[in-house]
Amino acid sequence: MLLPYLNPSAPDAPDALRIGDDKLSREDLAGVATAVAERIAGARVVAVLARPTTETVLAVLGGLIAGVTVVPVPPDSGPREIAHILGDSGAQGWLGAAPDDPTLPVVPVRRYAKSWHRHPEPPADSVAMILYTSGTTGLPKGVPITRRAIAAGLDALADAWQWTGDDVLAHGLPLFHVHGLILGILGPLRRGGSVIHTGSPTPSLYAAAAEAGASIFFGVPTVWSRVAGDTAAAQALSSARLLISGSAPLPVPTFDAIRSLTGHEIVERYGMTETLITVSTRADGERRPGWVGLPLAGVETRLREGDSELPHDGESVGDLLVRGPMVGTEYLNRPEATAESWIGDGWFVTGDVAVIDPSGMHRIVGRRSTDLIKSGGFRIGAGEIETVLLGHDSVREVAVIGVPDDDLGQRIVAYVVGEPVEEAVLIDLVASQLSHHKRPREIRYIDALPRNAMGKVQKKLLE
Ligand code: MCA
Ligand code: AMP
Repeated sequence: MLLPYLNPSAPDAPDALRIGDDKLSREDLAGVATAVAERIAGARVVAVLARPTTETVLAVLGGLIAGVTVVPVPPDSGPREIAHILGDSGAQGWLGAAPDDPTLPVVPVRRYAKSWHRHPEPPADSVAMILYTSGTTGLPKGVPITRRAIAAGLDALADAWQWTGDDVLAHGLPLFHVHGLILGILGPLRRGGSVIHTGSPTPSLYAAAAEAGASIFFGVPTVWSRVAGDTAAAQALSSARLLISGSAPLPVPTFDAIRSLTGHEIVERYGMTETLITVSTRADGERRPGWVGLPLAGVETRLREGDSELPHDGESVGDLLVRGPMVGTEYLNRPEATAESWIGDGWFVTGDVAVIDPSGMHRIVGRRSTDLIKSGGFRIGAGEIETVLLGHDSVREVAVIGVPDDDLGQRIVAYVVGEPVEEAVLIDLVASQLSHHKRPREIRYIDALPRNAMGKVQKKLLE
């Protein structure tokens, strides 16, 4: 079986990949992706417009086989974001689908061309993908992710979740993040099992996947709270082996509701684009609501306050640092941002504030900065939205924050100082330049932004 890197010894599986009604066997995936690899051989970096389609998966696998770095691009990205991602990553063309009026050459993914040529395995420290992720200010930063990091991250999760080739994973998450793409597509292929991508992560589609035999389900907390709100769908998930949540804090009431409806205690895991998944509860271990689990195999964690190390006593709250074989090493083209977050010896400062108990269980208390918002599991930088809103003539000052939301965890609210215009005008302005999930849900006008004596905006006073 020719899916090098993703478990060459796995037996063929007729339904290795199912996305909506489209299916590919493991053998077809290997054959078509190898033909894709041949078409891009010699390139360095290609962009993939990462819609939830088999074409996206074939493009990513083609890049992996050829040793060409793939840059998954959110399909609803605005022109500003696309221009930034292409320029910063040095992408030489689009592989598969492309946006309207592409500025780079487009190489099609041909579904029916196959090759059985065996390509040599590229070096383990070569960059498999560059994923773009929001910071507190400025445009998203590129995170280069090596083949070694992906392999180590997936294998450590397999150990924690007893994840094997017998599992059928189901989810409906986007294919341009660690969660949906690396864990949710490369994970099952590396284990030698199958994946059902439901197109979108709705309770009824998850229930249908359970009926089709899925054994593991992935969701962000918003997905799990929507499942908890649909009794029939939740009950259909009782047949699963594991329900797994990540990308944002899982509220305890959601954990409890899913337990009473499905009999399952959700496995929670914690990670970042920069680090992949580093901490998780285990299939064979305690699942404590509100806590994200133990370091994965090979991972070390620390808590710091300033220069002091804090004890793992279940009470001390400090900045969480991680290191391990799945943790990245830099932001692309951003030496200063890299130096701020990677402080030497492989240690990465996550920006999250946490507690660790004596048994090694971690609880994520929150983020150090109010300027990184998590809405529906998407990471969104307040600064990026503020920059777009300040581009409107009527806006004099603006502060964007995430306010608590039962469905989304946080929802984006923009506080604006200026001449009031219709809410939709400003929301649509953001949607025209940035991905749709970065749209504010609400615009609130105020006379002045709260500032401290130094003139710095006090966002904590805005909620
Ligand atoms: C949204 N809508 C709006 C606005 N925002 N309408 C007007 N104004 C707005 N401001 C519209 C939407 O377009 C949609 O319309 C409808 O409202 C519902 O939107 P929403 O509530 O956002 O729900 P949704 O579209 O169903 O999205 C919820 C979701 C989504 C499916 C949970 O947030 C999602 O896919 N999240 C996954 C994020 C993820 O995978 N993160 C992983 C990164 P219409 O219905 O007409 O379209 S984290 C990671 O990778 C790390 C390593 C990790 O730890 O996992
Ligand atoms: P991203 O790079 O989009 O994956 O966002 C990473 C951030 O998501 C982390 O720094 C955390 O703030 C948050 N996060 C991910 N998983 C969890 C979790 N299980 N509990 C709490 N926060 C989480």
